[in-house]
Amino acid sequence: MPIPVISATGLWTPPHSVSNEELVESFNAWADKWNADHTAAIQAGEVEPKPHSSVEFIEKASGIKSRYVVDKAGVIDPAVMAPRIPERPNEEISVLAEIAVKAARQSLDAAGRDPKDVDAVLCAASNMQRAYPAMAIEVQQALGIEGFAFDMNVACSSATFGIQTAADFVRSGSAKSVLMVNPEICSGHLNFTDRDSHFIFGDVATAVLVEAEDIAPADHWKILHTHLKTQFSNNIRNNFGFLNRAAPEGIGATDKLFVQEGRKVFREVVPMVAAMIQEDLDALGLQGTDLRRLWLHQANANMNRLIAGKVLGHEASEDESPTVLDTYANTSSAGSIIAFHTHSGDIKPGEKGVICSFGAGYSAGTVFVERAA
Ligand code: CO8
Repeated sequence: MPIPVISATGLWTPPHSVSNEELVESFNAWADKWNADHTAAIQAGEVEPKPHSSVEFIEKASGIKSRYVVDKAGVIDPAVMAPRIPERPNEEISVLAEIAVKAARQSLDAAGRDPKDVDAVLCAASNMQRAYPAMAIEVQQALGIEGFAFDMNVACSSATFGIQTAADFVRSGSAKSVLMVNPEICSGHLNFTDRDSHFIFGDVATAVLVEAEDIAPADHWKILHTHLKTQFSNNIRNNFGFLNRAAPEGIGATDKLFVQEGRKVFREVVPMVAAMIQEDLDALGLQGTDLRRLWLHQANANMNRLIAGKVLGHEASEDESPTVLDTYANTSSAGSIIAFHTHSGDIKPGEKGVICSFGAGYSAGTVFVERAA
């Protein structure tokens, strides 16, 4: 049976970063205007005034200091409070495919892989730009890849689910080289007028090339073990879909954008993920301390501190469990891949680590890897 490995990864970062200060300033200006517009209703006790957001709260509660976005101007304009991404004609590559291609090319170049030798493309992300044709097929076409392509969505866990799917294709012999991309324009589904969540997400694209060991470059990553898990929960939800065609104009219908019970998510997901990693370590006959690094999903710095602490048996250092959340915020499925891409160059042959995602669904995935050479 062919052995699947990770040949290379890629990362595309939007050019514009928004600091907490900039985001909070625009939120507070929007809130002040809303309060002024609703003075009578507030005074009559019919509605609550909108409280201010705070830079200190955001950093303490989440660990996020800034985020990259595709359209900074719209996001920080109190009169807009949403990214403004112009629609493109069908003849032009769509935005999501365009950023996926940028990350993909980097991974193909790093592996020295000609796109003609890739057999399949998976687009694994939280939000697809349209219903069909699949984003993955557009990426396939833009890169000149033959074979097949399809989209998959497991929210924040899309990338680990994508890696296991790609690995299974390699094992079964239906593909030798699978490109898995995670274009995440999270700002498009974020309610920038919701104080509880306006700071959480950022935009990015990542790519992972999963291939049969016999064609992979020498400096690949062995995939030791993968594990996927889902368990239904309403605590992270977005009701936007094709059955509610009256699309919200900007900031109206809040349940057609990201909503969550952040505290419940925190409480329920931390033990679930820590137990899952422990179960996998047991299956592999390893201890937490055998892991050189944990590339965890980047949703919340305190969640990662707790999960890594449970797995390692001690407070994890930044070297053991690196953070990219501070500059990228939560980029959904791409978060753990950004951490892996940017913090794996120093791992020595034979050293092991785990890429781990968790999020809406609930969904969680682990990919245990070992540096080959
Ligand atoms: N500024 C100031 N104060 C605030 C703010 C703010 N911005 N926001 C909330 N507060 C206040 C609250 O009102 C509350 O006040 P009070 O105590 O008086 O009621 C107080 O601060 C504490 O609020 P919380 O209880 O909400 O704060 P927490 O300490 O729990 O932190 C977090 C909030 C950061 C959201 C935290 O709960 C968390 O990170 N939870 C985990 C979230 C998580 O992992 N979610 C995963 C979602 S990602 C996913 O699955 C992908 C979905 C698809 C992506 C789509 C892209 C959009």
